Amino acid sequence: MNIKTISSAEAAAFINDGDVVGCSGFTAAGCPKAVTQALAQRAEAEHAHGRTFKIGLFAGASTGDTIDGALTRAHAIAFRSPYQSSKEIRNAINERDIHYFDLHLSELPRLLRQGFLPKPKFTIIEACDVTNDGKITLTSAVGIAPTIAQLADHIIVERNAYHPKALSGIHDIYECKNPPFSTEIPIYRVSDRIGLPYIQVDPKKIIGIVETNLPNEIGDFVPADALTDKIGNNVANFLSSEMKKGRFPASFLPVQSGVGNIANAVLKAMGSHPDIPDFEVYTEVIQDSVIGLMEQGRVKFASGCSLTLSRSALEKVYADVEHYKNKIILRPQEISNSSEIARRLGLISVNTALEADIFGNVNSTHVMGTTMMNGIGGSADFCRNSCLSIFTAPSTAKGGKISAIVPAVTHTDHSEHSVKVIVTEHGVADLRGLSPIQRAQSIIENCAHPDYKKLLHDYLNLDVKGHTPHHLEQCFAFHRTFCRCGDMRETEW
Ligand code: 0RQ
Repeated sequence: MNIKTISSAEAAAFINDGDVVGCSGFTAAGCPKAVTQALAQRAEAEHAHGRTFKIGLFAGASTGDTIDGALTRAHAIAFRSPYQSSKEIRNAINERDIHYFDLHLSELPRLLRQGFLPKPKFTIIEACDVTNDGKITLTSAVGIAPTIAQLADHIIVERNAYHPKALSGIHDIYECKNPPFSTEIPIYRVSDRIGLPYIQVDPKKIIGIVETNLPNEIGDFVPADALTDKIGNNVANFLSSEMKKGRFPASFLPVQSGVGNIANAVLKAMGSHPDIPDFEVYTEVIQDSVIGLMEQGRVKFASGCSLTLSRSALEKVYADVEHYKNKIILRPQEISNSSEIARRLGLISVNTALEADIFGNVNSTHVMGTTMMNGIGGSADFCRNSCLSIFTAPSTAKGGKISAIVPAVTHTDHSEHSVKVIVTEHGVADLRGLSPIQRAQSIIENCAHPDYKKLLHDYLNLDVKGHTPHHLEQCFAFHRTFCRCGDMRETEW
């Protein structure tokens, strides 16, 4: 049976108001682009006729503008999960136009398989190749594609000629079974392969192939600045001192790092630190810095869920794809973010906080406790289960008017029990083995901006009794002051 080629508009015409749609991709890597834009146009046309048209939308994590942006502008999203990171959809979520539920990324495939979440009727997959017997080879990310390809009634494939067919072999497609039939995931080394290089589906489910030739929508690499460099160096120096104390093996431990400029700066600093040996990466998002360090021989192998690379870095990988296929594996997020694997491999995880409190709790998602930023992403998958969980942040935001170190976080994503180390540009607080009051002293002394140190010490001295001396009326005074006058430095106790 030959699978037919259809246009993006023809594909979008199959999808109706109220349908649940799953998309391949993880960040803007590996996402479909043409059908979702056509779907946004369809929604606009339906709305112009006075008809409702909204879909439920799942993807691996955030997506490109051609999904979240286009569908948000078209008012075509009823609900969305598990992660997003662009201004338009964030605003719609905070306006409560879109119902958003923020999830641990590793959990989404199982929740879908078990039927706890609505089953996608349609799955749109970006592929570099698809065969008539239903073998789909993905592009630069895996995400939830294997799971939603099995669950959906209908599959639309965007075959994107921008991605070479020679990518075949970089993916390792493995699906977990649901409890009580789940077994161990047999990954014992970062580079272990346990699955197939393609997704096998029933070809009868494939409605059609939409041919495209479109690059990923990933911005240029932003070089580290003085502040992110300081944070990166603080992390690298701390890890080197842990090495010297014999707490890591001579071969080091695999590293997970989050997204963004701080993550790039941390890897850069680790790469140029003379006492940190060549290392492996077991992470969700493989960013430009990993490819740079691979070229220098500092990163020996990288396992991830996506190649979230600038166009120039991705094209470099594609130009030498046979070489990189021996150095990189792309896995489903249930595997890249698996708690079991994070714990077994003994990862060093480095993620970013919006704010941390003096007792070691971290808020990664909610500005002033109310406004959703992006979502928890994979940060908690790794934080709770890594061998060493580090959180980084600049000590202040908004030109110093907001302190990232506060008396109490206004939303807790990562608790004091899981957060082991906090790093800002000022220094490192190693919280292991410290009581709450000792943690508070360490975080204030090592991590807080000088403008806030006295205020934070004064908070601790408010003469509250108890193991964790929170003043229940004053613990949000920093935030209340910011909401009132726009500068936390004006706080008075
Ligand atoms: O605002 O954009 O208006 O300038 O937050 O802050 O410093 O540029 O940092 O882009 O690395 O994002 C935690 C959001 C940090 C991100 C977070 C304001 C600041 C700026 C962004 P502007 P920066 P980043 C991998 C792992 C959770 C998920 C995760 C994140 C904007 O890292 O989403 O780690 N993490 N996943 O001014 C108010 C504060 C603030 C603040 C910063 N305390 N209060 N605003 N900002 N601190 C990803 C995946 O899982 C796919």
